[in-house]
Amino acid sequence: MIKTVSSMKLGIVGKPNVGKTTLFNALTLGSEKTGNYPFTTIEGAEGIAYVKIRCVCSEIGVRDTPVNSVCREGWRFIPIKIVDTAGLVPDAWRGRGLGNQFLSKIMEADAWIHVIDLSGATDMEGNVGEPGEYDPLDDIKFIQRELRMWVRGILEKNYETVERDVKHRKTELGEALYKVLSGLAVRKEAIDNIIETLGLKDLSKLVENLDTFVERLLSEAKPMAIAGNKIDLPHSKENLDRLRSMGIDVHPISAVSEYFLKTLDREGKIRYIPGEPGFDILKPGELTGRERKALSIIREKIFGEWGGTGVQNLIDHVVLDMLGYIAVYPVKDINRLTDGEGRVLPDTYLVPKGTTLRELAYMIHSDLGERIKYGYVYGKTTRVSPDYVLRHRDIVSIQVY
Ligand SMILES: Nc1nc2c(ncn2[C@@H]2O[C@H](COP(=O)(O)OP(=O)(O)OP(=O)(O)O)[C@@H](O)[C@H]2O)c(=O)[nH]1
Ligand SMILES: [Mg+2]
Repeated sequence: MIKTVSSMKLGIVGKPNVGKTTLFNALTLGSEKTGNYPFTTIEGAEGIAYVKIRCVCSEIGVRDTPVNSVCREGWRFIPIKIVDTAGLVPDAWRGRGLGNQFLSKIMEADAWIHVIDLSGATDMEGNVGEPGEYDPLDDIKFIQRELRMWVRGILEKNYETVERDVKHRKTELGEALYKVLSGLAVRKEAIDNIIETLGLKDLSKLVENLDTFVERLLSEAKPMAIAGNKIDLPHSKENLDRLRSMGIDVHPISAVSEYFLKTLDREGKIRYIPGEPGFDILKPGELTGRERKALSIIREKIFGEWGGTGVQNLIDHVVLDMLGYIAVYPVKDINRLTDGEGRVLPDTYLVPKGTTLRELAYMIHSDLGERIKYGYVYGKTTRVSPDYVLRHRDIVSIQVY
């Protein structure tokens, strides 16, 4: 199953008040409401974030005219969907708090970003304390439990349907589970794999191993990155070291800094390319005293001590490393690198590693997929077959019958 650029979706989850919406706004440059109290977000929102790759334009030495993505100073930004949610509190799966309304919504996501307050300044319910007062490890444990309990609940609620299918309709167990788990956007093969590795031959074995099944299902179907937010606050570094020493992969970020930098960049006051370890002040005279002060704190604390805000790297890591996507540039004319209207390197597609040229052709248009004869890859002197496996940053043209 191939996801096109526009259908890939990441979901932001976490307890209240950790900075989920601030991260969402930083990624989308949106203006969803944030606040230093729990349950600021009630509705949730969907927006467009960008994956950043080194664009091929600068290496080839062409000026590109991007259409489906954005190119800035040799970096290509490719759009994906991102969803913000209300904070989850313990027992959200039972309907506590607001978060459970969103659980079904975020289950559609391809991967999750779990935001924690790395400084440990918020309790489990999102109430504000002092940095160092709470342990972010508790956040990680609790969210994983909530998500597992939610999936378990779906299975328990649908137990009779599965039983009826398996016993009376002679449906295969994987198929029956796939039907009731469709809201999770999980692949049938993933379910079959887990059934096979756990040796779940029948329903009674599944019931015995329900927790393990759910755990495997989630780790297989929903890769989760942990974003340790609020690194500008004290105690973040020691918490990060501790979590990492326990083998937990945490990505330190400062969502508020990224949002601030991107906003000033958009206003033309500074030049900031997301993910870069610095910024330039373009219009010092237009900065307010408050802005100047915040910039100097960010320069010293975020760039000086952490090397960056971590936000763009987090998104790139989730999509390119965890989900294993690569970016390719389909063009019509492989010599001029243009589409039918003469635009240079117009589109960038995110495709899973292992995607073939034929599969890409189908993604662009089913007709193109059916009619593909062979293709050209920029830099290769000979044609490639439709079974050619695409590589990251390939520029390709598809030739049809
Ligand atoms: N120091 C610091 N504060 C931050 C950072 N990111 C967000 N905050 C603050 O944390 C508080 C909560 O931010 P929100 O983005 O509303 O948090 P949320 O997780 O969406 O909260 P709910 O919607 O209530 O679940 C706000 O006061 C933000 O300004 C950060 O990187 N550093
Ligand atoms: Mg929020």
